[in-house]
Amino acid sequence: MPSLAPFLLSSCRLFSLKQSIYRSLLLNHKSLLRTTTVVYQQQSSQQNEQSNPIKSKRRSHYYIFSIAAGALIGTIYALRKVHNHEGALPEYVANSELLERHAMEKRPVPPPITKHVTFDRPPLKEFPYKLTLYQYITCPFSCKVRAYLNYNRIPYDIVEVNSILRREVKWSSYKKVPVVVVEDEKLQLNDSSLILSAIESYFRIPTKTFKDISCLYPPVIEKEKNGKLLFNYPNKYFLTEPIDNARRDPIKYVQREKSRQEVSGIRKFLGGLFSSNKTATDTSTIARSEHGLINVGSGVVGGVKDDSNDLILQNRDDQNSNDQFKLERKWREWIDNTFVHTLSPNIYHTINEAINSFRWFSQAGEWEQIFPWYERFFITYIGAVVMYGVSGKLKRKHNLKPNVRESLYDCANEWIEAVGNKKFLGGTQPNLADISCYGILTSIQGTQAFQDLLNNTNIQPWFERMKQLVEQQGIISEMPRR
Ligand SMILES: N[C@@H](CCC(=O)N[C@@H](CS)C(=O)NCC(=O)O)C(=O)O
Repeated sequence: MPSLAPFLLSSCRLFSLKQSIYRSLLLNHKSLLRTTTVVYQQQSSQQNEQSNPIKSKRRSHYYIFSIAAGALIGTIYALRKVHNHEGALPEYVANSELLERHAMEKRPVPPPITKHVTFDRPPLKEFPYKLTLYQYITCPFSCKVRAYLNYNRIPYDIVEVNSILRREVKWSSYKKVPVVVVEDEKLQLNDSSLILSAIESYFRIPTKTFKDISCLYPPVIEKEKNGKLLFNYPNKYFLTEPIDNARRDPIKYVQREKSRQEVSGIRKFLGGLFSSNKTATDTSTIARSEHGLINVGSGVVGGVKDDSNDLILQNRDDQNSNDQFKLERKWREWIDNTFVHTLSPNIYHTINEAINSFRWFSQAGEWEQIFPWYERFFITYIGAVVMYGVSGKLKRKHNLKPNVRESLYDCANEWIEAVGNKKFLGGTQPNLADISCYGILTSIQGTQAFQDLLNNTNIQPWFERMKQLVEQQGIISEMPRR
């Protein structure tokens, strides 16, 4: 406690200073009572000071002490602020693993599982890890993750989080759901899009450990003014691809890059002549990891029409897949940044609609079996009132139309236009954008807004096709024995 000593000392001095000020005020007041004019009072106090030099010396000491005490308190306050808001940040940025390890140590094991999800058919692709999903049953991002796991028939356990009390995820420094824990390696995967990309990347290149994949998605952590940590995952829409033979062989790789540049140079020149605004290439950096993976989405995008040699044919293959990945990424981002923001303002846009939506959540999530009645009551009614309030703010924040249904329909129409006359955006099979879009829409399935969406747009046939693939997988959900 030595650092408190000067503070206490100066507080005592402040206190005695205060007392002396009161005393002198009282004296002045008395003299004011005794005399009839202010001039007389001033004269008398001046005389007083002149006649009492010890008193005036003491007063100047008090002033000096109070200024020093103020400066000391101000410095301590400023230092504490700096420490709280910036002090610990470099450690997180440099070593987010540390943060995650601490969280994992705090996480209750076994987790409070509310459901085991298994399938009566084998997974689409081998996936040897045991997953636990922390979710809100009707959170669109959690629905997206479930849609992906169900589509691939990957078994998982669910921990249903109480959306108001949030005790089940107190251990995590990432404060949102969904969170997936890879139990075998005690790895925490945050963010729905990252979860999809990481598992999909594993399918493309099954690595020895899942950590080999998860380290390709490092977070950028910021500390907000209120001390909350903000996690961003810049790579979350990217997938990995094996380094192909041409890239592995440096000579072939250089040759290929050279011919690629020549072709694109000619195209640029011709494009310039014929006043096309489009550039033929879009080269960005190729992020290489120590595990020999690169992020897809980098490289050439644009028409390379010459198929006179193998290298360029190879280019064309790359280009097709790059175009596909670019399209998939674009729509995944649009779903997260645009479409999803039309949902809450629609399902909570009147108090009645909000209560009905929560009732449906309760039914869909079998809350009766998970939460006691008073928690259910609390979540439903308090949640409805809160969300009704929030939905107005969200409507303004995301610039939705005065009639929010119109914004919902606009997004659905835009999506269906992108799918075009294919079965799915991904062609004959759904890609990650299809799964994401289907997932977020299942979050509002039991609401009036969803019915209106089906009745007023052409999204239903695509939605039904997706439902067939995702939900008809023989899903067996059991409650764990307590
Ligand atoms: N970008 C995240 C968004 C997740 C998110 O916003 N989840 C909401 C629930 S739907 C949440 O946890 N909000 C914080 C809270 O409820 O306290 C993702 O895709 O997973």
